[in-house]
Amino acid sequence: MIRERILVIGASGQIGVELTLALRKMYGNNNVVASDLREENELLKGTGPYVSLDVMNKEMLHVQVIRQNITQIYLLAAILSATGEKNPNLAWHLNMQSLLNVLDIAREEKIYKVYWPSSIAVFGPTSPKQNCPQQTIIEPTTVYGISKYAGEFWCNYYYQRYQVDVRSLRYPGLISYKSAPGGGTTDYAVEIYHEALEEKQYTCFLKEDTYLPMMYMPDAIRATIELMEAPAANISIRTSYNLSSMSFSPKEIGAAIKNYIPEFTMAYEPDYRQSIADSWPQSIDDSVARNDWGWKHEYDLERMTKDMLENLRK
Ligand code: NAD
Ligand code: AKB
Repeated sequence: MIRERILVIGASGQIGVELTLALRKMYGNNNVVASDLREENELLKGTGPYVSLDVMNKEMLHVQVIRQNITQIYLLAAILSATGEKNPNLAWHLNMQSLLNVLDIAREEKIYKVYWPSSIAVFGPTSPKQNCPQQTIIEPTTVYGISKYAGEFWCNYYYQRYQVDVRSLRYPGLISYKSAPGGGTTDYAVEIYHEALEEKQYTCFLKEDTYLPMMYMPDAIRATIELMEAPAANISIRTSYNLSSMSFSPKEIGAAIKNYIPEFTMAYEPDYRQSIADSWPQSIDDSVARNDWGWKHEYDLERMTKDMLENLRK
């Protein structure tokens, strides 16, 4: 049996913190090496090994993979949609080169498995708005979406040509209380909980009726681990799987919060992120993931809101 040694790149980010902690629980603290360009997140401190690493430095990455006897890589470093529109060149460069560096090293070192997330941002205004299917018209309008779409085909290419077992999910907007989001269009759905508790008021940068696909972090972490644990024979999609649990608008999440904080009020000041949100589907059909490896979500808006508020109050 292979003794897994896992490298998480971008471990101090919104997903990285929770995924690293979950992987450490499964594989043992010392077998999961967290790495990031920025300093180690407070929640990771003392829970396992941490190395400071720039994924763009391929040589340094290669040295770490060999030195740490890495067998699996989770690549989470990226620039997200809203920040990407402010600096398109940087977003393209980081999002593409980080993936190519990891895929090349995985091929050379016979890394057993690679995980790389895509996003609902691959879809564009010409994709179906409701129940957007796995295979459909894909014409993204953000540099982030373009980089994710190109990345999906690089994953497929390395799998077909070099047999690198790389797996991927198109995450919706992710909502979490442990670590802050990193510059996406869906970040409002995290900010709103903090502001509701602290200020009893939130001014949203999207219009009240903007529906977007969303997911609570525990579901996203479980989906990631279930995909990575699934037998290779069950994985029919080598670009990236659609993944879904709920869709809601700012007005609906506001109403869900009001059930717990009756004095909570909202205002709306849409900015440049509105056009990004408008280009994405409102809901996603993830039946292929459900059929292939048994994906099932657990959290809806109501259950997530209760859990978010309880945990943030602590
Ligand atoms: P994040 O911005 O919170 O975290 C990314 C981490 O990568 C940061 O800690 C950052 O310091 C690190 N990083 C940046 N450049 C680096 C470099 N050169 N070398 C090493 N580390 C570097 O992002 P996240 O929300 O955790 O997203 C992780 C992945 O999931 C990304 O690929 C993102 O596109 C994808 N995704 C996220 C969401 C979401 O809602 N959070 C939704 C869809 C897809
Ligand atoms: C973003 O808003 O950029 C991310 C995503 C959906 O990929 N949360």
